[in-house]
Amino acid sequence: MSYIDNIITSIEKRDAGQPEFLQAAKEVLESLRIIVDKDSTYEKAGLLERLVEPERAIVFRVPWLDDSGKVQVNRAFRVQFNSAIGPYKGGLRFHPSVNLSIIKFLGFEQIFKNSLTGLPMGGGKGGSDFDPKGKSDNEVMRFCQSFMTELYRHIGPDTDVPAGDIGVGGREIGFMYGQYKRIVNRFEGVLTGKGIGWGGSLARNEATGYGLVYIVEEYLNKKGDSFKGKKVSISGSGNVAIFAAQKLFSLGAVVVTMSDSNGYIYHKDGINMDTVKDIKLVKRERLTKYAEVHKDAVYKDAGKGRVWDIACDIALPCATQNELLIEDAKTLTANGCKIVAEGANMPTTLDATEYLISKGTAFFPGKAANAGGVATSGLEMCQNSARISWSFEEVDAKLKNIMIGIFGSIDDAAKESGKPGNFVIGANIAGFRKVAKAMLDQGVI
Ligand code: NDP
Ligand code: 2IT
Repeated sequence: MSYIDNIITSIEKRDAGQPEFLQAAKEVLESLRIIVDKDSTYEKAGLLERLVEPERAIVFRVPWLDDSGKVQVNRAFRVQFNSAIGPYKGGLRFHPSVNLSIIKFLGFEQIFKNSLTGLPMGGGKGGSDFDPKGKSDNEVMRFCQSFMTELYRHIGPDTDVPAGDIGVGGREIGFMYGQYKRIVNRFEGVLTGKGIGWGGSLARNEATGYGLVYIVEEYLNKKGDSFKGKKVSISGSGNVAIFAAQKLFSLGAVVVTMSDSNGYIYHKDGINMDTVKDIKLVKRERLTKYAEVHKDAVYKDAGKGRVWDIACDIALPCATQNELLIEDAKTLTANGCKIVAEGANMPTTLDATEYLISKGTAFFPGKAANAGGVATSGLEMCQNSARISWSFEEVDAKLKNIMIGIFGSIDDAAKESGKPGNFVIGANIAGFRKVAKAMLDQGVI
């Protein structure tokens, strides 16, 4: 059996109850065959055994009082996966589905994503099975304070710098930062995605969605094409989806769908972003409201249709893992979709990814396509260390350069590997190389 096969067999056994982690790890390991099979250095150094095992995984209890005075208890995690190239860096997810498998898959992906940004950041991820939906601001605050009362001892501006993810936005980061500062008595860059008046970076809020659009734009430009007149289908209606859609409209594309966990909207002439922002960011309501405001839009319940049924030129899954299945891939291809770029982390299943690539779809994996968020978090860390703040235009220009750089790295790595246009292999190999070199340089740690 080859070295890679041995590693796959061992994680299948050891992490048998962690399907999302196995899915993410296998995808990366399969891509690495091209370089690992012909160089015994990695096996001699036990590099892959170390790569698939987190440096540290913390599981903790978060007790808090709800508005009726009842004690609630949630489970929380911080997986500090790999610090070979910098302090652990990655978001926090608050969603009822959160478990160790999901946090490990996200932390594992983050290692390669952060490496691709070119900035010195290791990989980590955390979160809790707490559901912010339907909770009052005070309940969210009490939860965040309790969460940070344990987490603070494991993080720091040079150790581990968390940020947002699903269910964690500006409000939650604010509550957590306040509690951290109160405990350690230091005003420091321990979290990113902070408010603009207290250490946050301009354009961090927009960064993941904008970055997603910039990498696809670079691909289109290289082919002498542009977004003008392109029909784009987006899933999700959170941070990533909203700012991707906003940037797309500014470049002349027409976004025709958005979704949440209850269903999707289809607005033939283009989604009205002011309405979506008001519903999702201000009122924190469900997307069904959109069709009440815009009578010519169609709303479909999640059980009655898939957002990917709508014909489009470009599909951007921006909600959650495993939301684009093989049947969806077939529908998209049959309807003429030529580009799929992942705003979410691992939204496309392995078989759907393989199908799309086999049909010649330009497929951009999340670790490259959504790296603009963490890249701008890296820029927030730079500004915090230097105690300065850059203008929106400065940060946006740096973000765009980073995304163009990522396109170049994954495109080159795909070509060098004899798989031109396969950006999954390109991203995995380009992300891995730098981390592997750092791990080899630093000895058996
Ligand atoms: P938000 O919480 O702002 O929005 C999440 C969106 O996805 C909501 O519309 C939500 O619908 C939907 N969604 C979440 N879970 C599910 C589910 N199980 N089924 C169907 N829909 C679901 O999160 P973000 O926009 O920040 O994150 C979206 C994705 O992008 C995630 O995969 C995240 O890991 C990834 N990402 C985020 C980055 C960031 O900077 N924020 C950076 C890089 C990647 P509902 O409101 O009904 O729950
Ligand atoms: O998945 C991701 O890259 C994020 N949720 C952003 C992480 C960060 O540290 O900004």
